[in-house]
Amino acid sequence: MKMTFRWYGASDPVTLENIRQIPKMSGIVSAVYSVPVGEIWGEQDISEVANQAARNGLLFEVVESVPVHEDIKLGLPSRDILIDNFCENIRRLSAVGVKCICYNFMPVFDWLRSDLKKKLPDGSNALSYDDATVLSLDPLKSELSLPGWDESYTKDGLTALMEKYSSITEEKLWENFAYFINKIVPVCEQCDVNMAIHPDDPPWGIFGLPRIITGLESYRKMLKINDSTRNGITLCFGSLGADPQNDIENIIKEIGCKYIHFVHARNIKITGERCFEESAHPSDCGSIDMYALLKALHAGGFDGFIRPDHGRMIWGETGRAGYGLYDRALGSVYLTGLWEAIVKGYEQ
Ligand SMILES: [Mn+2]
Repeated sequence: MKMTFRWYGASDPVTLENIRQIPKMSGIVSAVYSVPVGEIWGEQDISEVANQAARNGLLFEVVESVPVHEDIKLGLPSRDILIDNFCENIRRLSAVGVKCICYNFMPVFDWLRSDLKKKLPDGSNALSYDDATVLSLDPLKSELSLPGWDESYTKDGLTALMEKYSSITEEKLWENFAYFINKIVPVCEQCDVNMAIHPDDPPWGIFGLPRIITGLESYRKMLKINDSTRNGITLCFGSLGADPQNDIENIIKEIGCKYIHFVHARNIKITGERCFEESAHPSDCGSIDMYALLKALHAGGFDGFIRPDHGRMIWGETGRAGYGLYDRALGSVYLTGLWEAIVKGYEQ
């Protein structure tokens, strides 16, 4: 298991100097953020991320994310050139030592929360989700915007895009996923890069848009389309765990660690039906048994990348919601400790 930490580049208030001081930190999870979705990333921009990491004793082996253009998800004729661009990004990332690319296939909206600063009883704050609040909003009319929304859409642009999705059923989205992944996998084979799809967050349909990566059945379907280990997953405890029907331990056993390239370890506390708040990482702080999940990963021979996922804002820290330094660093050390105990317990 290699411990990693997400870093948003030069604008991130959390510095690489901060990250390297977290015990047992192997590398960063980052991306080139300056290039519009669908375009080819500059070789210099990519090298710069790797060089900055290296100067701080950190590896750059995981990218999160190379975003998938909406035209690919929609299956429009323009997808072929966009997929070619995606393949070129895989080649360029591989050239600097990237081994794993996290991505998602969620239409229009990325992760969604109803509150970025839900006050917790201990005075910290965290991201939270309340289904009723989210559903009460009309994304086309509301002046409000939710975290995870791409602010670059104009109202008209968003209306046009939502309109295009009106004919996209789940089945059609699966077909478009299959078209995409079947073109990507051969390039991954050549480049020794693993694709790791992130589950939809939350794992259910929003605003009438289809969402397809929601649990075990999705993974079965995905591997039926292409069973190359390059067609793997990012196992995100918090995203999958938002649906209590998801038995994550069983998912690990069923699909096997050879398909799990990246783990987002995060705890959430389920506070109602389709309601949750993000909690501190230890098992007792939320609804997810972190020990059981790490144990299942160890038993399955997991040797991929892991990162603490979102953290709370504690000790007065301000910054990017969910991505402060302190609570994620605590999470990282907790996960490292759990892993050491599991490994040593197993060896005895
Ligand atoms: Mn995640």
